[in-house]
Amino acid sequence: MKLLWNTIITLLVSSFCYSQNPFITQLYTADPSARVFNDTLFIYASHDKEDAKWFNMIDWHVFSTTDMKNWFDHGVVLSLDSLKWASKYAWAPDCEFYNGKYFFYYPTDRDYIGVALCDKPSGPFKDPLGKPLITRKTKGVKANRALIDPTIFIDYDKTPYLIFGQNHINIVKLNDDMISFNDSVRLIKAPHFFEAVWMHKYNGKYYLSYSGKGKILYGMGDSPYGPFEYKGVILDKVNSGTNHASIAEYKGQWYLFYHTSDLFFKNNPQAKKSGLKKWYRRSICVDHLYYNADGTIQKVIPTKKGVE
Ligand code: FUB
Repeated sequence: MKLLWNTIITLLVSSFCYSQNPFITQLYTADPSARVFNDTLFIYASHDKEDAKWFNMIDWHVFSTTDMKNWFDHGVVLSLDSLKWASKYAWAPDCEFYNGKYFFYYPTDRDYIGVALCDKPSGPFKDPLGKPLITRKTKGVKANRALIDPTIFIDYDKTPYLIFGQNHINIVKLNDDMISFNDSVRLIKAPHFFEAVWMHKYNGKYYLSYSGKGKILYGMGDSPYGPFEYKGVILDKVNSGTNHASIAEYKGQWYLFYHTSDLFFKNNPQAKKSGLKKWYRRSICVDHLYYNADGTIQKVIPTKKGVE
């Protein structure tokens, strides 16, 4: 009898769990970087404040799932308060597992890229250097308006690369400790590149995706340094002004994570009339991503229902 009740309750509870876009609604989130560690998918995100009127973000959050439907909120995993050398703009982060530790990369002040580490993927992350890993003065770095948007890419042969920048894509091979480098910073070329660079691998190829012309664009190549043959649009413009995407495979399916301002418009129906800007309160979304037989990526059409 007890078993029967448990089964009924489980069925009822699970029937109320449904997927939707955006999939995080208890706070505004942006710039999702998706990573799979063991059997769990983690999202490393930046955080737009409830009353944000600009990108004055102060901390980073992590969410995880094992079924793409129920999301666990791990809360703040690093905040500007804990960094002596940083004071503003906790923008798009990323994280990777390497040699037994989790390494979290993040931009601050529009001038620095930092690193923090932890034994767990869910943080809290600690800054091991007490200073930025990359600054505008780092030899070879090309940055004009903003030095932001780090992503970490682990190659087929396990070499780690840190890739970052706005207007210019910078790439540097990291040492095995993941918090230093001897390599020189190089540049990758990509048409219409603005920001939000992401690199992933699939079937022996390298994919470089990024935000440009308000869309998510991509190219394919045979090395992390390129050249990348431009292949076009993965995601058309959404309603958030900026866009920032990541691509990940989880349990045999491929996904595109991105953000929109749908929740902002829902919460602020008068936004347009009152002149409240949509750019600063974003929310992360996910949809399926499919490849064609030749390895090119089909355009993703954003949905309200997300992934089942
Ligand atoms: O979230 C702040 C900035 O907006 C990010 O660094 C960019 O990629 C854009 O999404």
